[in-house]
Amino acid sequence: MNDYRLYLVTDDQQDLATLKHVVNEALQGGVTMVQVREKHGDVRAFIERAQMVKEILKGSGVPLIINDRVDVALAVDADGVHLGQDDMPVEIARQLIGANKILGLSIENEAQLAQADNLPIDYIGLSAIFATPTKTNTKKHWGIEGLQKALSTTSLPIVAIGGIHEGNIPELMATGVHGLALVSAICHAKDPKSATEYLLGLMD
Ligand code: TZP
Ligand code: MG
Repeated sequence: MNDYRLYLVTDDQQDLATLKHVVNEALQGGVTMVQVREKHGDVRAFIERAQMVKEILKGSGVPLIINDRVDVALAVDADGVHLGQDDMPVEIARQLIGANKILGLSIENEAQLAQADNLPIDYIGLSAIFATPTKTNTKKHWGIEGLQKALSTTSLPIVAIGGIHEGNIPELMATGVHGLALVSAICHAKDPKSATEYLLGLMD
């Protein structure tokens, strides 16, 4: 089973109750990986939200990934951590989390992509595929062509992120990408469970 296939990234603008609802529904709908992403810098709230998501995922086999913060990943004993280019260097993160945890890295340009296979990481988050209101400081929009090139450049699994929705899933899947990571298409859906089921159906 490919854990990267449909990768939910949580919306830090949603309160605890909404987050709980979204993750519960998305899990029932069939997401294969969940990342808790928090940008407010309140580490205590981050841990609280991560622990709640961990409780929901318990026993499901769906890995819990923590965005940006190795300390939070260690604090909640998450299954892995996803780092950006300005976060802790991945070599140090790997030492701290150990060989068996999942380590993802956001790749935002060609030079970073060229180095990725030499790093102790498990997967690449190719950021951003398309422009998105969810993250407005993205450095590059890879597009379908950029994604295709990246897939032929690295031997690491690639998770595509940024602006992914029902309308562009078929062309994304046609590239052979390993996974799709989504925030708004699931978190902002009226019914996150059926949205997840529908999106997964488009990926067959
Ligand atoms: N990293 C690159 S784009 C993005 C992140 C976290 C946001 C993706 O959100 P959406 O709503 O799925 O476009
Ligand atoms: Mg980050």
